[in-house]
Parts: sequence; C-alpha cells; structure tokens
Amino acid sequence: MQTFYSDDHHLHHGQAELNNGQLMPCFEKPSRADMVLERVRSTGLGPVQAPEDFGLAPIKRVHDSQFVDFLKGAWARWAALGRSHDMLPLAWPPRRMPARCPEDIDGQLGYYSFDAGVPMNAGSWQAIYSSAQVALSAQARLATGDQAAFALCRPPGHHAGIDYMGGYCYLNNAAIATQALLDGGARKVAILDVDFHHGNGTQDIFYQRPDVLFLSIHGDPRHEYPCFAGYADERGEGAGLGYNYNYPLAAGSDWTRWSQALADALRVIAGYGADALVISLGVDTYKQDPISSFKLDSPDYLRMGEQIASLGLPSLFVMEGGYAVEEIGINAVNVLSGFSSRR
Ligand code: Q9C
Ligand code: ZN
Repeated sequence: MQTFYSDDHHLHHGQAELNNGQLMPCFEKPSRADMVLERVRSTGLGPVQAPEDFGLAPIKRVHDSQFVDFLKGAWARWAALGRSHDMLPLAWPPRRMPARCPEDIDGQLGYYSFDAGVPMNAGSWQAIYSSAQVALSAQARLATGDQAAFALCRPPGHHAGIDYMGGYCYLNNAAIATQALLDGGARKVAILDVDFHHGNGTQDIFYQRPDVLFLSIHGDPRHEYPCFAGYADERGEGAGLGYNYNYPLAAGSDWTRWSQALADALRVIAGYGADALVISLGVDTYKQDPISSFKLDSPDYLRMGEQIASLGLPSLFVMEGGYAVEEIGINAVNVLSGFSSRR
C-alpha cells in the first residue's frame, strides 16, 4: 500500500491547549506523524511518496471560499499586529447573538471556529494545505485503480466543517478526498470514522447528501468531546436522511464492544453499494491514549484492518487522531497491515 506524506507538517507546532481546566502542551504535535512514518518504513508497508499539488480548487469544493482565504491569510494579519505567539480564537457567538462576520482578526477567529483547540503559527497554513494535498494525492491512486492508499495527514481534519475549524482540525482532509473521488467519477462513497471522537465536521459537510454515507464509532457525546454532536438519532436530513450513522459507546469500551459496532457499520456499508470507502483513521481509541477513554489494545487494530478489508472496496485511509505517541505508529500501521493481509 502506497503512503503519501509531506514533511511540511513540521511547520505546524501549537504551543498550548486547555485540558481539564489546565493549560497544557498540545497533544497534537509533530512527533505523532514522525512516529507513524517511521513505522510505515520499518514494517515495509510500501513506498512513501510526497504529494502532488492539486491547488485550492478541490479544497473549495468542500469548504467555504472565504473561510479558506481566511485560513491562508490569518497569520499575516496576526503578525501585522505585532503578535508573535500562537494565534488562538477567544470569543464565539452563542444562541441568539447574530453571527455577523466581524472585521478584525480576533472576531474572525471566533467566527470561523467552534473551540480553542486550533493554534496557528507562521507555518501552519503551509502544513494545513499540504495535509489536504496528501489526502488528495492518495485519493488519486484509488481513482487510477489502486485498491488502497494511506494519507498520512497532519494536522488531522474530521472536526473541521464547511466554514469552521476546531479540535486540532482546520481543513477536512477526508471530506476533501471524498468529494474528489465523486468528482472523479465515483457515484457513491462511504466514510467510516473510527477516531475516538465523533467526526462532527464530516457529518455536517455531508448531512444532507445521499451520495456520501457517513458512519462514526466514538465516545458518547453526553460525556465526551465534541460534546454537541454524535448522538445515535442524528440520521441525516432532507435527501441525506438515512445516510448518517452514529455509534456512541460508553467510556471503557473494549474491542469486544467496539467490534460489535464495527460489524453493524460494515453491514450498513455493504448494503449501500459504495464505489469507494474512506476511513478516518484515528487511533485515540487505544487504552493508553491520554485524552480518551476506550480500551483497544495494539493487536485489536490488526483485526480492525482485516474486517474493513472484508468489504472488498477500494479504500483510502486518512490519518486523524491518536495521542499515545509511543504507540501511534504501531497501532495505525497495524490497521493497514491487517487490511493488506486480506487483500
Ligand atoms: N479532556 C482529534 O482527535 N480536547 N481531535 C479534548 C479532553 C479536544 C481531538 C479534551 C480533542 C480534539 C482529531
Ligand atoms: Zn480524536
């Protein structure tokens, strides 16, 4: 299986985030992708390639054009104010406050985000842009007939919506790749999100569409981030009604429980008739993950890959979360190895 990867992710290195009321060093850090790359290489999973540049057009097929331009230009505006520390949002419009787009950078940061887990520094846009290009390049392999590809994206993407960032995510890499598959001739695409956190951005992007089936297995939003989406009764809307499936699971869920949800999700995907499958591959379901509460163990990820392979669909794996840095490479590549052993 071919891996796509860009060193540009090193340009993005947030300083701090809020966790349990404490300002802490960011969990989403460059060593995460370095560890996955190292494991891809040491296991001989397949060749590693730099992304092609597909430009902004396929990004703007998913994201609001003004939002993308805002991300691109935000650091320059921040720096022009004499600020050299990380850029972070500060205020958000709550219910009944008109969500007008303000003119200054601080107001716009709140307008285009839903939380403060999105630090940006001088090189962040380049990293964000390249992460999307990694997903697009891997997608292109499927379009030319490969059975699988791995987009080693960083920063991740599944919390980002049409016009907002949040939860370490800026552009929704999996959604951008999915739209590109459709634009390249696929009629229907299924997205299976196995990250510990609900893929609220991806759900939102495709909520009213029947050509993308979205399924997510995640920590119950009654107790877990992103707090406001991921309930089982969110089934899609309008033409998209019936094409959204959420599997919220209790804290402490292990492979026995998790794999029951996976079996149901795979059954739904098999009945949908997709031309391709996109997997939002987060491994923050791991028992030692510092910000999550599931109990998957490293060998479980091999089983996960094997079972996903049983669908027989061309499959694009897109890296999302996973914060137990020592094991992130083992766990992520286990999914890919398990998949490859059955195809
Ligand atoms: N105490 C991804 O995995 N903070 N984003 C949670 C829990 C935000 C996760 C804090 C977690 C965002 C891509
Ligand atoms: Zn996550």
